Amino acid sequence: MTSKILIIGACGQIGSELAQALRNKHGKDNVVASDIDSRNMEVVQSGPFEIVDAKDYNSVKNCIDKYDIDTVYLMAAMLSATGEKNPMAAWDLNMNSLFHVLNLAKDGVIKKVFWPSSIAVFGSNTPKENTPQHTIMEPSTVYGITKQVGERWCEYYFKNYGVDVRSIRYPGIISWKTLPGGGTTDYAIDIYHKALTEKSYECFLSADTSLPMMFMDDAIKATINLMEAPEEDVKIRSSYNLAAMSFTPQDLFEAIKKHIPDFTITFNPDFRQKIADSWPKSIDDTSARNDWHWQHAFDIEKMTVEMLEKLGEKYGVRIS
Ligand code: VAH
Repeated sequence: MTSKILIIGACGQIGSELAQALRNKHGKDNVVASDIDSRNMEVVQSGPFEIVDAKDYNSVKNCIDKYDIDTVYLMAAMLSATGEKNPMAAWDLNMNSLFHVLNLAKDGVIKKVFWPSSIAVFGSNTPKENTPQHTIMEPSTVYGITKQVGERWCEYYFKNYGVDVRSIRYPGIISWKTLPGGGTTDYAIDIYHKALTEKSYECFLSADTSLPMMFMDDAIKATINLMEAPEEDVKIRSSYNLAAMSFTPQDLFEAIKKHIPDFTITFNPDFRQKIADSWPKSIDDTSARNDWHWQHAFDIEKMTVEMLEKLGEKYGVRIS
């Protein structure tokens, strides 16, 4: 039977691309996109769209009832940098939205849930290289705390109520379709825009800050692969480590400079440096590769060509 899918937070960075991928896969009328506002016209005009406040139980349930939804992708969240400026707002959005969806699944209103976690669940005491699936987790950001607690609740609802909730600890995600949205890893998006429009970039992290990263196409592939995996193959119900590559701002600058030779960069670390320093440098995602056959496709070179080509078209700039 075809799933009836609701994406909450469908106008955001991952949500907007998930909407397109799921509509291509399941048919546009089987994928309802929703957000707190209708700012992404491509999402709004490419299939059913509703204004849904993820913090409001009735707003979520009314949309689920209206379209007879059976699967929810809860992509609404306040990210790390923004969350540090609005701690209680971040807790409210990130946690209450999750409880609404988990309780709707527990009550049998929906059958399946995807909820994104993040490498932000790890902290300064976590082993930084090849961070294991199971290890010390002492997040120092509000965002990371919400993701760590959210993982505990996901596993609790699976174990105690049989809720089929699945989750991925996303690394920094790089994409070209939406502008950066308050993440610490978003320098890796902004740098491409500035390379094409200004040929120079002032980076808010230091040159040697290595972070786990992933191109959006790989993140969307992993999300759909996990949600389509047989239930018995999903052995981790907190959240799966997921990785593709790790790089520093210097690495990314050099990858871009191969295509834009006169591109220059300066480094002026701000409050986000402390956030980045608390996160791993690389991730061990063996469990995802073993349990549901995860394989990434994009490395820094392949991602850079895709980003510069797509953004080059947007800005009318041809790259070598
Ligand atoms: C952020 N892009 O920077 C998000 C992500 C691992 C980082 O969760 O907050």
